[in-house]
Amino acid sequence: MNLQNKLLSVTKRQRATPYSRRVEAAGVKAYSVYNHMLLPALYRTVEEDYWHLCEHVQVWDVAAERQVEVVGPDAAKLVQLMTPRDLSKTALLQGKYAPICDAQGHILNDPIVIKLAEDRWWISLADSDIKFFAKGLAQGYGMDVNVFEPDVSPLAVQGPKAEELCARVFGEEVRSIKFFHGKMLSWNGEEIYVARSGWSHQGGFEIYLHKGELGEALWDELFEKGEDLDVGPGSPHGTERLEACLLSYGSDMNEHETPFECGLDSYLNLDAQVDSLSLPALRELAGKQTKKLMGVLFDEPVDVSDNFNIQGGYDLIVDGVVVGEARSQTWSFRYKKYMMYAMFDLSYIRANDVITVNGQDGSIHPLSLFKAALEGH
Ligand code: THG
Repeated sequence: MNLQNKLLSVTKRQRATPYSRRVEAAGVKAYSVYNHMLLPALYRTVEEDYWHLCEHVQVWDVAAERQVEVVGPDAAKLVQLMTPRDLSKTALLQGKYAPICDAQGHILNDPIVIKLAEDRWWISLADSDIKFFAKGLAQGYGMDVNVFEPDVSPLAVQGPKAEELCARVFGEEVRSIKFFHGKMLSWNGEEIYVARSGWSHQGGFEIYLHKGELGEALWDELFEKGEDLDVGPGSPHGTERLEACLLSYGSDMNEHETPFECGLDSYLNLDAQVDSLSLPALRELAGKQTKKLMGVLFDEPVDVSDNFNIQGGYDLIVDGVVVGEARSQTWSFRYKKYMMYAMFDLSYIRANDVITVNGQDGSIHPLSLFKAALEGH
């Protein structure tokens, strides 16, 4: 069973964004749904969108990366409670990639957490309903905070010419913004949070527009000022992000898995003296995982869709035994390899560094070495 590329019927529950009219006019061909909101997925072909992102500059409607705003005297305390990453040294206007975990150490989301003020934070979500988790914790712990989804709709500008385009729209100051830091920049009479971040490795910025009614004006200005830069519409790209080793919550990892299993160990601070719901469990779990997310490389595309399992993954079967589950997979135009992330039983990868799928051998690599493996092939 292959459920990809089916038409989905769109209702009001799949919310439109402040940019949707422009996205439609730009010829969007497919959407995904993310945080109950439309997320554009394709404009021309998968390959044309890929090379355009790598060579020019794209504007992405990523409004679906919704913010949970936490504001009040206990804001920092609540945000820290949700993540095992130490946030105590976060600078003002800095963002940190910080997994959110429950008391069992399972991943509930992998957002970017942004400190706007000591008592005001944004959690820039991947696809799961963290607002309710945050509200529940605030209630249960009797915290003095307000938790809500603000009218904030990120627009990403990604690609090698992104800095030039953003400098034309927001001024030269954008050039001095460091990776995962941001500044409040004025545009159209508003102070807007602009950060050097984005879900690609082509470089770029994210504009956290906080007034939906200005969405079309912002989109239009980026396209007008970027005409000679060959600016185009784009979206988070399945191929580019696998090459960049960026993980997607819900596709590559889920609420039954820990940061250790998903290769997110480096975003945990097990020794931190902070109050975090998941740290006690994660300290216990360290070194005890029985599965691991790995990257697999094949010379040709492989089709595992016959092995669809009821959880929505695709079983990897060796000699009649399930040894892993395929997650995201795609053809790399640049490296001419078929790339696959898969959650493997540790016992299998301890004994094997290849797997044969549909008669084709794939080499298995830790995610930390996946990019090097791609380039080396
Ligand atoms: N931007 C914003 N919100 C988001 C995303 C984003 N929410 C959903 C999703 N993306 C969150 N997940 C990630 C995953 C990886 C990264 C960013 C968001 C990322 N990681 C860097 C890397 O792997 O190279 C390193 C991060 C670090 O070292 O701290 O960029 O894209 N607003």
